[in-house]
Amino acid sequence: MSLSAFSVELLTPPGAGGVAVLCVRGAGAIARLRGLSRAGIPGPGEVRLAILREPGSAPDEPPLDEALLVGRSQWVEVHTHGSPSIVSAVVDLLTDPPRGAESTGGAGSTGDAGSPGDAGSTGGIGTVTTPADVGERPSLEERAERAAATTPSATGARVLLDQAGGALRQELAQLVDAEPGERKRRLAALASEGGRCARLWAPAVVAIIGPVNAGKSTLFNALLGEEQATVTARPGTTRDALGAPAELGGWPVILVDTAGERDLAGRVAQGDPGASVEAEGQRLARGVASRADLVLELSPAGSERWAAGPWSGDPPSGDPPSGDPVRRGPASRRLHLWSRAAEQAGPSPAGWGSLGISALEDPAHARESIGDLFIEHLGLGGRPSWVAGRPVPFEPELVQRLCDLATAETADGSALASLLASL
Ligand SMILES: Nc1nc2c(ncn2[C@@H]2O[C@H](COP(=O)(O)OP(=O)(O)OP(=O)(O)O)[C@@H](O)[C@H]2O)c(=O)[nH]1
Ligand SMILES: [Mg+2]
Repeated sequence: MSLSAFSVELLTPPGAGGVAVLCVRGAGAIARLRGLSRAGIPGPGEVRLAILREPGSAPDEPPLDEALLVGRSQWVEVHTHGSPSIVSAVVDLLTDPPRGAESTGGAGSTGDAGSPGDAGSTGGIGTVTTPADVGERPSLEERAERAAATTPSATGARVLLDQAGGALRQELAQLVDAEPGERKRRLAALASEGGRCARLWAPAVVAIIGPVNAGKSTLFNALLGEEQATVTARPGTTRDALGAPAELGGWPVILVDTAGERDLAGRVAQGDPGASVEAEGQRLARGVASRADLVLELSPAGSERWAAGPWSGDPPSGDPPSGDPVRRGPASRRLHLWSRAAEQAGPSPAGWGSLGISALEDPAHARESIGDLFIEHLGLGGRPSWVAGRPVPFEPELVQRLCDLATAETADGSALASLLASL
């Protein structure tokens, strides 16, 4: 199979959801992505916010989508909004000539996105799977097996392999004949578990923002467990958004370090080129934060509390409507933390308060407390676990349908039976 012809893959299970993650690899697809975003392609470990526009569209035409591009060593992840029509349109534009057509394509430079040519060594990657393929859709078990091959966490892969082995189908078949009250209760439990586990295969994006020198890059390195971001005592060190896969509270996440905030208006007005670059980094940081699932807002302990002003991605206040197990929408949660707490309150975490951290003095404490806060703020209920054979719906659309069946006033076994037959 020619990878230049098959170079876009939907990593998240097909169906409507808050976010859909596409894996784009191969010189041709990456060149097309560059054309859609009209911005650079992020290098490995970099994150960029891109407005995706159809080639040839006028600047005042509404864009296709706003997406986060995450550079990997051999491909680029594109985090789009999860509506099937957006995903399908983006995939079509990235896979011109049309999906499924075998071609020797591959024109275009690979730029700084790694070497897509190397992707040939990674067997199995490169199948185009989108909601538009529903007509000839593989079975539930086949879809689970496919999703397991690319899921970013070992626990997620185990859960998906259980569904590939029939765990979910078996549970649904049992529920068709269950007593109505019991059926409703177990359908609600399934939907709730599906909503929670979605974070295993579509990791949350967690952005670290705050004023310059708040210790954002120090915290980023502490959460990663390795030094990837430059740290200096000079304010304005970080000027780009730097993303990396990490784990918080046992859940896979994409962590993003950003440029710090400070007032640059005077220096920009005087034509200081360094200030203009930094201001661009700040703009990028706000864009990343507006698309993140959780924003960690840092203020150095002892300073005034810093808070980002309203940004375009601010959701309406409050939680998603109850009964909606699939969390949708950008930047739904912010968490304020006091950083560099040891400088203010001494070396023992006991004196730092529940939201105090000192990533330099006690990185393990920062990892643990932010892991707990992540679980709490995303409503995940605890660390992810694997229980052999446990049924879990893994596609947002299916989770929603099970939720609808569970809340329907007359939970009808025949509705579930026909849903089961369509899987
Ligand atoms: N004592 C102490 N110093 C810290 C801590 N975190 C960061 N620092 C120091 O604060 C300075 C700035 O740290 P950075 O992590 O680069 O801060 P930043 O928020 O990324 O800064 P910008 O990239 O400029 O926005 C460095 O000298 C760090 O060593 C901490 O927990 N304790
Ligand atoms: Mg920094």
